[in-house]
Amino acid sequence: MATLELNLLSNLANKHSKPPYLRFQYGTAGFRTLGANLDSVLFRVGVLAGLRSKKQDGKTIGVMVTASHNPEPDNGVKLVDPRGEMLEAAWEAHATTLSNADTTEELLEVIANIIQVAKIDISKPARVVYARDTRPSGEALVASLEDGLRAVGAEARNAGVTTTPVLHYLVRAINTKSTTESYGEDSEDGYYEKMCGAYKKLVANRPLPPPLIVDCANGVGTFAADRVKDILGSTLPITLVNTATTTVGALNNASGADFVKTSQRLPPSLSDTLKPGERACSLDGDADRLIYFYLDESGTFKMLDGDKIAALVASFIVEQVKLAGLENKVRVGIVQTAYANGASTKYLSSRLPVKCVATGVKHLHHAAEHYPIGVYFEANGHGTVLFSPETVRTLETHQPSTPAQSTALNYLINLTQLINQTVGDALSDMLLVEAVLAHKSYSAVEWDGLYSDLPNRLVKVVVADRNIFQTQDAERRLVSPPGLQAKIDELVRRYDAGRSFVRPSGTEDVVRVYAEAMLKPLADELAFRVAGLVYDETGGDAFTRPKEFL
Ligand code: 16G
Ligand code: MG
Repeated sequence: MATLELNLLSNLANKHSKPPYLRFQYGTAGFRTLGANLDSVLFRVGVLAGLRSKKQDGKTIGVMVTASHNPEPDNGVKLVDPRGEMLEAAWEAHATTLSNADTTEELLEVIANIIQVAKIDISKPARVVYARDTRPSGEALVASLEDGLRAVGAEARNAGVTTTPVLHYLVRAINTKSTTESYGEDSEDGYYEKMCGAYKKLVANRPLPPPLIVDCANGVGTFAADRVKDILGSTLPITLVNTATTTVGALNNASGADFVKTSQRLPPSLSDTLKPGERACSLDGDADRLIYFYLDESGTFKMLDGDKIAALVASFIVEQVKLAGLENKVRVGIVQTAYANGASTKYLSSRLPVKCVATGVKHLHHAAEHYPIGVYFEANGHGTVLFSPETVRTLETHQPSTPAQSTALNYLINLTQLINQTVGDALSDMLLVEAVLAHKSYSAVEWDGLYSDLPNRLVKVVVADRNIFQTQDAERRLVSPPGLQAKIDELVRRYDAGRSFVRPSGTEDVVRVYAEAMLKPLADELAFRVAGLVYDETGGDAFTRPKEFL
């Protein structure tokens, strides 16, 4: 550890000691728990980010302090790799080990071990860019992170209070600055100008759309949406709601994409304002998820989730690829998870290759990279479109032979500029949807008409140990506990268009049960019956079982 200042490191580590009774885990979306418990974790993540940067030859690593859609007292932190992608899986284990070292001595040993195992040249420079969302606990946690960065001698850049996708963008922009692969100006302004500039080109000559209502979940997305609103002006009239970023307790409360998706209803603050037929959308607490919705003629709530976004966007891209004369050169593929509504999978797979992968952005992202154009969305609103480097070259060099081909080619090129290809961004996805709606002259109702969702139900079962639940086939089947899958299969067979699966959550100590069926009461019944099976399997009985489980 030649160039690490061990005295400085241990002095600072002593300031951020780990509470002995806590265990941490770097899960699907990094560390996530009560903000009040995260001081030592943030310090150590600072150290780890520095080491990761050294390992990557001094390339800039990102650190985002957020707990996304979770309640305001929660907080969390995740690392971003040099191309703006999620941290490499092998390092997730280092993060977990580092966070659980009980004493400073143990921490130093773990650090020495990581340096050895990961073959890190400690004399390399370390560079880190970090940001946080609007959570009240964020400021103190960033201070702990900064101590960790200082302890490892990292050159640090504070990107302030911003969204998760902006941080991902910045990492890629910084690392590609002044190279042939430049991803754009490494500033928030640079990002919004790039995205909104592409949007303006995409909708030039289209009629102005009716106003769009954006629910900002009272979070950091408020600032991002406000920027987009300012830049676009009358090109896209936007009304922002749920923008109380400084009101204690407001974040994600009865608002935001997760509220809308899980409760399948309007944010209450919109119940008097949204008129039938008007479209609205919700961002989550760190603005990387997007869900649209509207009220039909009878005032019934209708949701346009990640699956509907994938269907809309993929159809448009396929159409433009054909119109550009690139059908034989550029293939489009879709990536979903088991939570994708069966009707969406049916709609998409009759048109395109569709792959199902395990839950979590990184799994979808990696699978989408295998397609020339990979469209990936989780039903909960996470997602984006990836254009492979070869596809980008093809678009740049293709010689269109007709004006129609040239127009379609330009649309595709502008899409590569509009879409955040490091990670899904609610704002970029929103502009993507708006651009497609403008081209198709679709209202929310027409978009919704692409296919009809199968009624579905998501239920959670609190269990003592979720690790006994193990899955295969992209989480669609259980291999453990033994015998349970056969019982589920037996139940599902009795329901028209029935489908159900059980998986352990990657973020909470619960097991999730998803079910769909031809009619809503039947989807509910199937979900509650499967939940009953899961509950019994974990030692529950008829007396303690939640009353809705059957
Ligand atoms: C995290 C994931 C999200 C996934 C969700 C599943 C990221 C950035 N976020 O929020 O993709 O859908 O976890 O949660 O990867 P669960 O495992 O608790 O069901
Ligand atoms: Mg989020």
